Amino acid sequence: MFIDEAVITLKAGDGGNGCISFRKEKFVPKGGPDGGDGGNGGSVTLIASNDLQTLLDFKYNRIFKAEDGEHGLGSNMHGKNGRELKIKVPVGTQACNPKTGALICDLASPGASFVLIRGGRGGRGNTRFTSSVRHAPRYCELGEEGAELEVKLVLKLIADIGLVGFPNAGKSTILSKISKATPKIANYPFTTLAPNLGVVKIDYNKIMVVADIPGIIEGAHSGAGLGNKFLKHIERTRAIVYVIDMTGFERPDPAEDLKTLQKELKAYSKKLAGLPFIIAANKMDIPDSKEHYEKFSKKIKRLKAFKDAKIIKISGLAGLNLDKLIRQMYDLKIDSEAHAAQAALAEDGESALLIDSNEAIAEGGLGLTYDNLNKKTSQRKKAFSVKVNKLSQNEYQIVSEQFEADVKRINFKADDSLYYFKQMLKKYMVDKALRKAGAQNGDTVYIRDFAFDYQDE
Ligand SMILES: Nc1nc2c(ncn2[C@@H]2O[C@H](COP(=O)(O)OP(=O)(O)OP(=O)(O)O)[C@@H](O)[C@H]2O)c(=O)[nH]1
Ligand SMILES: [Mg+2]
Repeated sequence: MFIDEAVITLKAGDGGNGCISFRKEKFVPKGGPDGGDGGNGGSVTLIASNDLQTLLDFKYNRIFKAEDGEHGLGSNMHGKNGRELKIKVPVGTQACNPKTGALICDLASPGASFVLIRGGRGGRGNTRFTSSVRHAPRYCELGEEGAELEVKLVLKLIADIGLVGFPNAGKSTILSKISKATPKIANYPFTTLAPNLGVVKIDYNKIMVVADIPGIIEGAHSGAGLGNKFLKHIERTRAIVYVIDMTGFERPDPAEDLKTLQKELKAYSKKLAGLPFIIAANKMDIPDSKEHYEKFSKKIKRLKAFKDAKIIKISGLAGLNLDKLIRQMYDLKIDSEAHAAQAALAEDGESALLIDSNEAIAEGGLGLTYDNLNKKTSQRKKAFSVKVNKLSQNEYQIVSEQFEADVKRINFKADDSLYYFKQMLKKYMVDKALRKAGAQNGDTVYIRDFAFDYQDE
């Protein structure tokens, strides 16, 4: 079975906790603090590799977790950072949001990689909390939890050239003759259910990758036959060979077939229909084909979309003109590379956006979820703002993404935690916001599942 979609869950490593410790030295009654920081949790990265051809592995193995950071120790020993988890995916894999389908990254070349989630920050040890007034802080931070993310992986094959045609046109036969691929060939429609790739060698030192794509029929773009499930694979080819059956046995009008195929591609994507192409008039070993070919070539010369099209008469089965076909396909590949470079230029805006989202993680910090990371800078800044909701006469609720995340890192078991908590209230100006909202001493304030008494100081 060919698996080309999978939904997986990723979890970045948790940060290790900071440590509370004091130096123990002979003759020094009160050694200073020496608690080390916790290590950062490992990130989760996707990396495109030629070792994999399908997403089959992800069908059985769906949960991936990076290593946690180790806790800090005394003597200023920092915990080790958790190892980054690099998940290999086949070249041509895209990751997207499973709910909205929004693209997160597109790993189109070998070695391309993308950091999907960063590990949680390690908590700071007590050494880092000394100040002019606190020489011996009995406080440390907890490590931040690593973010979790569900992504949908979609494999879109990348080939130099795609063989596109109606079922039974002879696409798989051609691929089997021009490459070492061994696709199933049979005289019934939809023999090919998943695209096959073959490497075609020319002149010993040149190669091209050719995809034999399942048959397309009228209405494919809206789901007929194998529908758009496979049209999306053609989307990744750089050029097209339309394979048209000339016998007239199954389909009486080859020119009509060509028009329909192009119409289907166009309905699916304009870009696809605009790719460079040639036409292979197939099954020319059958005597009837000659007559159909004459009519076909005359008809399509009158069509604007095909009047300058290159047509080559072949027989996949009998091996007629396949050498010529390969040469023309190679020329087509060269043409298409220029075409692809131009298209990439036009699409530059899109790729810049992807780079930006990766930078956002680096700069914005840590444990960012995908939703977070997709926010624009202005929105990210908003995450630092604090909102106070009045729940009842004596109850208030604080809503602030960043503040909530920081409160989670407070180690309330530590003796001095209250002091640092108050510092944090000041830093985020939560005290001010509460005062403004009318909070009185003794009122209850909630932050998620945590509550404390308000004291105006
Ligand atoms: N006479 C003749 N028959 C051919 C030729 N090429 C393919 N066939 C026959 O046509 C039938 C279909 O061939 P396939 O190569 O499986 O066709 P396909 O386009 O891959 O079909 P799907 O996978 O169903 O889309 C088989 O019975 C082949 O033997 C040819 O050049 N001449
Ligand atoms: Mg086939």
